[in-house]
Amino acid sequence: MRLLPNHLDPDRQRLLMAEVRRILDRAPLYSPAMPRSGNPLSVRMSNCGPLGWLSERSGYRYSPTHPVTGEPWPAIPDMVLDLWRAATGVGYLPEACLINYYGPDARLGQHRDQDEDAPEAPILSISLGDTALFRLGGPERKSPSRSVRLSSGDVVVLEGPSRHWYHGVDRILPGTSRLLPEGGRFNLTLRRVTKP
Ligand code: MD3
Ligand code: FE
Repeated sequence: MRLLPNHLDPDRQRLLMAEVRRILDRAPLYSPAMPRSGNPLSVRMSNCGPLGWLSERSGYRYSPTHPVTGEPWPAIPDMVLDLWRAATGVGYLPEACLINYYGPDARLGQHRDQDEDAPEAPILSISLGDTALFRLGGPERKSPSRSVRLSSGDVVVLEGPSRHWYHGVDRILPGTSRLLPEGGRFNLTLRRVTKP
């Protein structure tokens, strides 16, 4: 993975958060269900872009509409698309922008992103708010892993082999950022879903 520490300065972080709030007014955060058990994930989610990533009792899928409101997802903000072009250098755009919100006790178990038909396309991640203790593993669940701190304004490009590696969020460090009045952390994950 290619970590771009502090890629967004505080002014750009505030601008981006204003865009995220506008999106969430139209496509509210909701609690997704885990496949099989149906238990709620601790991370709350929404999306923007033509396709949104959903976790449901029946499994994972991409959908053009919000699972609660039934409305199409809002567009991905231009500033985010500009960031994608600049940071990835690829000639196609992302189709999905997953918005994850972590409260102080939320976490995300180790997993691989493998629901896309564009396995060669990079993934871009933008962190806003409290610092996350992110865990990057390797190609197999038992591969050695390392802990990486992702703080507000950090951007990560997942490309090459690391695109397919195990990863997760061990925990959030409350009170490490003043960007969000409510505390916690937002992460935007941009993905190409269909073959470019
Ligand atoms: C490393 N989200 O939504 S983004 C996810 O911070 C997800 O919310 C995390 O993993 C979050 O699927 C991590 C950074 C990220 C995204 C994709 C990766 C790291 C990755 C793919 C491979 C390896
Ligand atoms: Fe992931």
